Amino acid sequence: MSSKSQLSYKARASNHPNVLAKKLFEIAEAKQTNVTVSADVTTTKELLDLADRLGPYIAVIKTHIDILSDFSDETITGLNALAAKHNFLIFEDRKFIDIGNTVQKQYHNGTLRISEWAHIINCSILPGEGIVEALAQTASASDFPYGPERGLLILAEMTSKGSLATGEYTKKSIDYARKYKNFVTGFVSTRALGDEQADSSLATEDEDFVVFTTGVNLSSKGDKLGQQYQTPQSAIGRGADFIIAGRGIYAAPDPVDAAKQYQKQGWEAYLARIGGQ
Ligand code: S5P
Repeated sequence: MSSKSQLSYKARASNHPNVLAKKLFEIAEAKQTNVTVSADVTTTKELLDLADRLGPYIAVIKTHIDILSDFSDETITGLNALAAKHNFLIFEDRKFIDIGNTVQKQYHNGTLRISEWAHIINCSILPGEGIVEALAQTASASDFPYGPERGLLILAEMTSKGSLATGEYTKKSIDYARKYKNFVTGFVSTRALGDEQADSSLATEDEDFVVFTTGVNLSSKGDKLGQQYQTPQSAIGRGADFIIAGRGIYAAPDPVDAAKQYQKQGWEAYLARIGGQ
C-alpha cells in the first residue's frame, strides 16, 4: 500500500500539488464520504434524478454519457447545477484509448463536449505515452478555461475476468502518471499502486496518487459477463481512496438507502485504515 494511504483525507488535501486531488480529498472530508456512484442509467431524467437524490451521500458521480438515449444541453446544465448544489465532482468514464490526435478531439469537441463539464476523465495507456501527453496538453492549453479543475485517472487495472491490464501495462501506467503528475490525479485500479516502483527515478517523495476502485458491491460477487466484485472494506483495505459502486446502489430497491450504507461502510473502513487520526 502507498505510504500516503495511512494519512487522513484532510492531511492529504492540505498541500496536495494536484488541484483536483486536493479538491477530492476536501470533498471527502467535508461530506464524510468516499463513495462514487456509477450512474449507468440511460435517460437524462433518471441520471439527474439519481444525482439529486444521492448527491448528499457521494463525493463523485461517474457517468457513461454515451449510453444516454437523450443527451442534450439540459443533461450538462442539470448535472453541473447538481454538482454545485451537492458539492460533488463529475467523472466521465469515457476510457479514451486512441492516438493523441484523436483523443484530443474526443475530449474537447464533438457532440459530448466532455472537457466542458467532466472534472475527471480516464484513459487506457494501451496506445502508449502519447495519449496521456495529448490529454494533458488539451487541459493545459492557454485557451482552455477549466484547466486546473480537470484531472485524469489512468486505467491501470480492470476488474473483469481475464483482464490484460496487468504486469508491464500496470507498471507503465505508474510511469506515465509520474511523468504527467500535474494532470494525472491517480488511477482506476484494484489497489494502491505507488509501491511498485515501476521506474523509481520518476518517483518523488511527495507523490500521492488517488486510487479509485470499481467493482464494489455489498451483495454480489459478480455478474454473468465477467464482472468481479469486492466489498468496500476489502477495496479500502487494499488502498482504494474512493470506492465506485454502480448496480449495488442504483439498482437497489432503495438507492438512497443503499448509498447511505456504502457511505457508512466506506467511511468506517477508511477510519480503520488511518487508525482513528
Ligand atoms: O475495471 C473496471 C473499470 C471500470 S471504470 N471495471 C468496471 O466495472 N468499471 C466501470 O465501473 C464500469 O464501466 C461500470 O460503469 C462500473 C461498474 O458498475 P457495477 O454496476 O458493476 O458496479
